[in-house]
Amino acid sequence: MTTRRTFLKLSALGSMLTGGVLKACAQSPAAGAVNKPIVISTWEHGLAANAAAWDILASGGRALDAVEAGVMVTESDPETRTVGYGGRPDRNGHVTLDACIMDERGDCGSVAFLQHIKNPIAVARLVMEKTPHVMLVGQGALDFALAQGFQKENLLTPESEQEWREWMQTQPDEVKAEINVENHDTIGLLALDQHGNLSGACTTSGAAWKLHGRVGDSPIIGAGLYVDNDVGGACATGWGEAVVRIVGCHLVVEFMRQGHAPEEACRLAVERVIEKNPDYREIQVGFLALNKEGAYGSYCIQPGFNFAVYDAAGNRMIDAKSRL
Ligand code: SD4
Repeated sequence: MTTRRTFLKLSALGSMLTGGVLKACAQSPAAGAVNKPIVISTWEHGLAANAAAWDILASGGRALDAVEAGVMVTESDPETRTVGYGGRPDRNGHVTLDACIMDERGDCGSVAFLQHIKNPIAVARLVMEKTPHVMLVGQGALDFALAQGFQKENLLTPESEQEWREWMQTQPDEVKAEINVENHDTIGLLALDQHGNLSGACTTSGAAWKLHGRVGDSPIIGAGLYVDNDVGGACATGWGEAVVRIVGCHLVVEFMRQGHAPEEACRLAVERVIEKNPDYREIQVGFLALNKEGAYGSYCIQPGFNFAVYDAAGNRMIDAKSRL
């Protein structure tokens, strides 16, 4: 994993150098210009997700379709052990998934504690489009998915099962927050399309070895994801409990509404996490934001969080600034 991360970092650096350093590093478009289309997403798996989203954005498609198609790549990839199929299970050995989606109209849909469905984001979208509700959970979400034609599948891959069995040997009694980037790699993805509309999606298998029934921030509109088409959008990664406590992504968007640039809005939200969580040195929380002009930024507590950006300058990784 470390090797893959290092490789991707080096590839990203290579593409920055060959693709024009100025453009690749720019976080704000020139005054008056809108940097669109653009898609940004959390962690290295964001590169592949961005590529799928970009195909839709570049041909004039809707941001909503782009964010769904983007994160479905990550959900379907068994190598990504923190999202969808192949995600690490809870402490009882069950893979339980959380996801949400939000569009330029402020419409949103969400599923939480959903089992056996490879692409929870697609179910979340149908909750948004086909029901009068925002959120379905557990068995109800599964029943809805099956009624919509989704297949029931075993999401626990042999690799994740093996890791879970090894973890069981240690039998820790305590459920602890871990800052380990290997087990906190939710994908949050934000897109601004050629029409100037924003959408976002967020999907995860949550914290590895969590208590059965635990739901994090990722399917909670306002916490793990928020989009306001007049202002911008934000998504979160890291220890979900800390994000929920400050309704993090709504806060980031409100800071942007007050005039802060995306990175500063993320930094202010991280400061709020720190204020409200005396144990902040033990946890990781990162926010990623994109505004209406196509400017983006990120900030996190611990070093180690990075994100993928795809715009006219290409698809590349950027390290987020951190407080510690
Ligand atoms: C959670 N926030 O369930 C998610 C996990 C995560 O990057 O973000 N991983 O708490």
